[in-house]
Amino acid sequence: MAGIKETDPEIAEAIGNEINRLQHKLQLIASENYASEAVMRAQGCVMTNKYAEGYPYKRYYGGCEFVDAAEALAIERAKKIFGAEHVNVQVHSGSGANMAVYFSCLEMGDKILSMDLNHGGHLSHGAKVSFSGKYFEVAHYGVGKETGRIDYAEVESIARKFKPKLIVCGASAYPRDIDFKAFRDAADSVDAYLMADIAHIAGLIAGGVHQSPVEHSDFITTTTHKTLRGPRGGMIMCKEEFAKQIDKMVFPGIQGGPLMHAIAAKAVCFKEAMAPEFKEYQQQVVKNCKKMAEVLMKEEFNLISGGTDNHLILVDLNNKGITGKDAEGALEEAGITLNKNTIPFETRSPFITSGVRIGTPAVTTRGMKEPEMEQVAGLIARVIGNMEDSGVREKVKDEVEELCGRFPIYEDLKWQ
Ligand code: DSN
Repeated sequence: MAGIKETDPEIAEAIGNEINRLQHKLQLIASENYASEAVMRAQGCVMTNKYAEGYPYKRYYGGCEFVDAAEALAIERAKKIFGAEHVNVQVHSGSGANMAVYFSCLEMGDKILSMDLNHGGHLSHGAKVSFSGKYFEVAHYGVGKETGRIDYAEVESIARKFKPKLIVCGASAYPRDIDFKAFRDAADSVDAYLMADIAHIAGLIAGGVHQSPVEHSDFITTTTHKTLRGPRGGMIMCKEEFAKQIDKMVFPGIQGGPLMHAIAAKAVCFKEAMAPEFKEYQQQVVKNCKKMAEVLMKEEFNLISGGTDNHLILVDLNNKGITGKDAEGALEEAGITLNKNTIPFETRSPFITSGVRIGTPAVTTRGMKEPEMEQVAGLIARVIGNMEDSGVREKVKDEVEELCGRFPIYEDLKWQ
């Protein structure tokens, strides 16, 4: 059979360039990671050919015995890792997972209380531009101006006034631990459902370095490709009493045929997450992030909440006199990839922003530890401190190349 290079040289070139980028630049986007070759092979496997509407052993198509085995394994492993009563691995994405939960337990126009996007929330938690903000009435909680942390008493107080039917917790740019029990108390105070979107911290939870929401939440949604280090995709966990309504909402409610190749890859990711090394990896992700935060603070960077408990740091660049957009651009030139990010009480547009978000999952997968984090934080400080000097960016780029060379990744990847 012809490979990618023979069939489509242009796409082969783009893929080759992407591998090169992943190898030679520092990947500090908090929501990204390097999936293993086993995960990627499963995701590119023959199961992409199979239609399998329905659920394991109850399908609308013949020939499903092997995809049944893959999906059953994915479900069984996820249940074991997280201690969940019910798992749906068919949902294609995190946003789709959230949609399935909302549509399964809410009517159009019902009320949702969730974290403000500028304070670290997510588009699918009720932003006006998302389906979630169009179909539901949404109020937000945020973080304290001084503390940069969620004020749980305030969440409960807003809940008592707003009376939501669903409270959403979980974030995409919140550097601190989330107290799921406190959210449960807030939900109970108004008889609301609680959904925890753990997309960012699923790997930390699986590795035992962040508390689990399972005991406290009615629904849990996640992606599988961030700290969990699996294939791009989504997953829903819930209490048994909601199992039928969730499965029916995913299929046939909002999706058709499941992506069986992605489900097989999710199963591989879960197998990897059950290994002892995965726990060590997650511990190192957090240690690396704390080290990076410590060095950045020494370099007089203002970190939202004054540090981090998890895999990410949110930097307020106002005291440095530059925008998130400019910082992202200059760092990219120097071989350091991260993203501009709005900060709590943001005054600029999401295209400009006053901050950047930095994450350690990907560099930790490469094997980097605290000494390298000190070096990386120093490189970031040099670039940001010398924005007018392109020579500094050139020198930093050379150091980045050298550092990446010491921590090779995807060296023998067979992809063509
Ligand atoms: N886009 C993801 C992130 O970067 O956090 C969230 O979906």
